[in-house]
Amino acid sequence: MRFDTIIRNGTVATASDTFVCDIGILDGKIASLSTGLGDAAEIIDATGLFVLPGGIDSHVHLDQPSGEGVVMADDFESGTRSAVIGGNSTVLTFCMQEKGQTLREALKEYHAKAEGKCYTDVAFHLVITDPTAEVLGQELPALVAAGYTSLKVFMTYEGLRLRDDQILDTLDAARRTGALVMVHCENEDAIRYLIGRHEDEGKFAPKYHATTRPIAAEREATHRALSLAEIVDVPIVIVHVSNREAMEEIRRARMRGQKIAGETCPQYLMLTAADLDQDALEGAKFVCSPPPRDTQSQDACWEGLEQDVFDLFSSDHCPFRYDDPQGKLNEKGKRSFRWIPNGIPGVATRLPILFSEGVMKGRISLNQFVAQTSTNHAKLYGLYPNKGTIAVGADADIALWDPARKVTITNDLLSHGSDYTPYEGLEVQGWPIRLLLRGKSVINDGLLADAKAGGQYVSRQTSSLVNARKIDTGKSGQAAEL
Ligand code: DUC
Ligand code: ZN
Ligand code: ZN
Repeated sequence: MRFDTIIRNGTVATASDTFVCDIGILDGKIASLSTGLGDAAEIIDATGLFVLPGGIDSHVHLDQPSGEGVVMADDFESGTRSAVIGGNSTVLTFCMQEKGQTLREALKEYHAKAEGKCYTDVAFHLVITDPTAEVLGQELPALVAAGYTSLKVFMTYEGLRLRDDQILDTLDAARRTGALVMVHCENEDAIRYLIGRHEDEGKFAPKYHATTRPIAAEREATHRALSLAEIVDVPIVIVHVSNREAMEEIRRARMRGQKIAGETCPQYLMLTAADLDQDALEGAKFVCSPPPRDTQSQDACWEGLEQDVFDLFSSDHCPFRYDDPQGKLNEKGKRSFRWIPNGIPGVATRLPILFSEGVMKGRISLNQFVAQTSTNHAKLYGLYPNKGTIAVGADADIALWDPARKVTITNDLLSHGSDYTPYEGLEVQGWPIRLLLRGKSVINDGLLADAKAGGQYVSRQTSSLVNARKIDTGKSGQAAEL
């Protein structure tokens, strides 16, 4: 067989195995894993490199309305361009339903925003902010059947958050349709109470974003979300977990037998609330929700990755410009932390940070890295086995990592729309020097290889977590999982 491309002599790693072999690529797919593969139009020498599935970032916000006068710094073009710089071949972004809007109307808008602009493949999670009987009973079943198999609900933010009865209705609809629900867990009433108290005391600086969103507000909401999911008997994903107490809630729910996925993000490993406590308004650069905590919380999030309490390591890329009247320093944001838009850029830095701090420092294995940054995202969000692994028949979405390459992260390297990175000056070891998307080079020697954006929308199957069910083995008290 003659291939389009052969990747030779690389060390291939999947979520379960590490082995040396050559990869033959034909028509955008992995066609052979072997040695002595013969000839191809293009031979890539991967000697000394790790050959990994392209990163899948399943938590990315692009071109989302973000409040009056505030504009998100990345559209689908700049956001996915930054994603490929950081070794990602697929991103899952959010399609935000405005109140009163149908899900179909929202999807039409987001498809139009993404069409022809993406450097990665893309899919959309629905965000349900208005769970009417029509939305849950009519629209959702049809959209899940059409491949929009996940959705997010918020327990915080006035205008976005759902009440418990609405969450129950949404979970019930997910149970009936086979959708996977992601939950943003923070107690809005507690946060609003604390914001009021802070403002009464004249506390307006960015650092008070952290003290008005304490661990207890996240822990309580996490516990409540898990309890509601238990009552409905449906799997959920707890997204962007920032601390031990919320992480332990996930562990306990699993011990009760619940099907739960957990996610953490780079900001909870690398930043703390002290980053928000800086001169002038510099702290605004680090305002995100939940906020970064303390070094013990960082250690807990590492433990969650080491022990696979977290299945997913995502960026929660939610970029705003800093020095910009439409960004962090909007007129109202300069006056009070409550108006600083929540979110930080990170789609390009997610993988290098975990590779360097996690794999190179011996905290997680290379196989865990692959699982937590690609394979588990594909499985949980219905893209597997087309994506998220190196296997015959899978899309040839492949990242070549140089484990020796040392890079100092600077904003101009990241090619995103934001005017800063929270990780400016951080030195990492290991960098994705080449990236193939369905067999085509997107990144070559760390730089954009093709000015054309060749990403496609991908429809999704049911989540592996929704498919996982217990069968009775016939022995009392024992069950096996499919
Ligand atoms: N939640 C997110 O998932 N992203 C950014 C802001 C937020 O609150
Ligand atoms: Zn969130
Ligand atoms: Zn998010």
